[in-house]
Amino acid sequence: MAGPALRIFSGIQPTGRKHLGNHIGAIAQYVTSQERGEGIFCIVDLHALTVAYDPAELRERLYDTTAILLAAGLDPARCILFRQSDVREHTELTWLLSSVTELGRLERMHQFRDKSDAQRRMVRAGLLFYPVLMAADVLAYRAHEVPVGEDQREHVELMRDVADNFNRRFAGGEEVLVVPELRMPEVGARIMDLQDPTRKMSTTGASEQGTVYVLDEPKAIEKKVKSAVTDSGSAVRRGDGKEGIANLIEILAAVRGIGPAEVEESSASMRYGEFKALVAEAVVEYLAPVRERYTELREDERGLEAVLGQGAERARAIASGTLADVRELMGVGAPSAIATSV
Ligand code: AQP
Repeated sequence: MAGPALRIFSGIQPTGRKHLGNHIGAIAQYVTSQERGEGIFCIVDLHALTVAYDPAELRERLYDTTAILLAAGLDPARCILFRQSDVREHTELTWLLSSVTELGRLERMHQFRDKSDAQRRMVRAGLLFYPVLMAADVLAYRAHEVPVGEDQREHVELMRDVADNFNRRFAGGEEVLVVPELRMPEVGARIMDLQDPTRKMSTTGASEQGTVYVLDEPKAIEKKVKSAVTDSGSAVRRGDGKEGIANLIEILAAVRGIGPAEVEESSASMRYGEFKALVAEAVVEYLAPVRERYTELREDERGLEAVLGQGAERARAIASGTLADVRELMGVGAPSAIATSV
């Protein structure tokens, strides 16, 4: 059966402490996806097992993340929102796709190299398989587009190759698994740490003071933005050695929905102090509605479970069809002609 004209899929980790980079790079794109096609969004609790974690905390953070996504504007009536581990097709497809995934490629992935360096005491095998699970997440839905930030480019390239390898090896070149397109926001695909603008704002690798969290109080946001590291110049312009100010220009452009050049033009007469105050105010305003709605949504864990449960049912209905095709083509399980006649 033909799917929708445009199916959009993305996954997000249940870290709970989502930051401004996650919001601008990914969550804001999820919200607008609902207007553009069929959006399917997954909270990837199985991916979270690839680093050290606490089981009870994982459940709490999963609810936090669900509430943040709903507060940001995901509407279960207009998209599918679910928990990855509720749809077992993801793990089965991961194993099946491992047969068309080259080990060396996984070992060379940036995220594997960075995170395995950080985990020196025990590098989990799951960390190596992280990108295959991510490929399975997307390919199970035959999604056309994957909205993510810039840091996920390599993962999307891998999943495209995995789909292509599968189609050539098992489907005679027919696009049984849709080769998805990367979709990054034009502005804000890589928001940088406010204290070290040469590194991306990140949940694990960045400084607390340089990371604005979606749920930060307005005062905390103001303090972080106003103490952002800049350079010794005074012109609000992008350029060599001006990574800090360029990051603030990018942030203001993203939250206002305009281009960085427009920000430069309208702020040309400002000093850094005045500009930082303007950015702080805009970020506070941008995140305030999410923070306000979050508290009420987070309290109702049964309500969150109901949303995730309904989402999983709808997700499973799509993913099971893909798995049936993949199993059949790979020669796994009973052939469908016999299975349906007994
Ligand atoms: N700094 C960023 N700028 C723009 N987009 C970003 N994303 C992450 N950092 C930035 C995008 O956010 C989405 C969700 O990410 P995730 O929660 O699944 O975890 P992640 O990609 O590993 O990003 P984090 O939060 O920064 O965690 P760590 O520290 O583990 O790297 C993704 O689409 C991502 O591109």
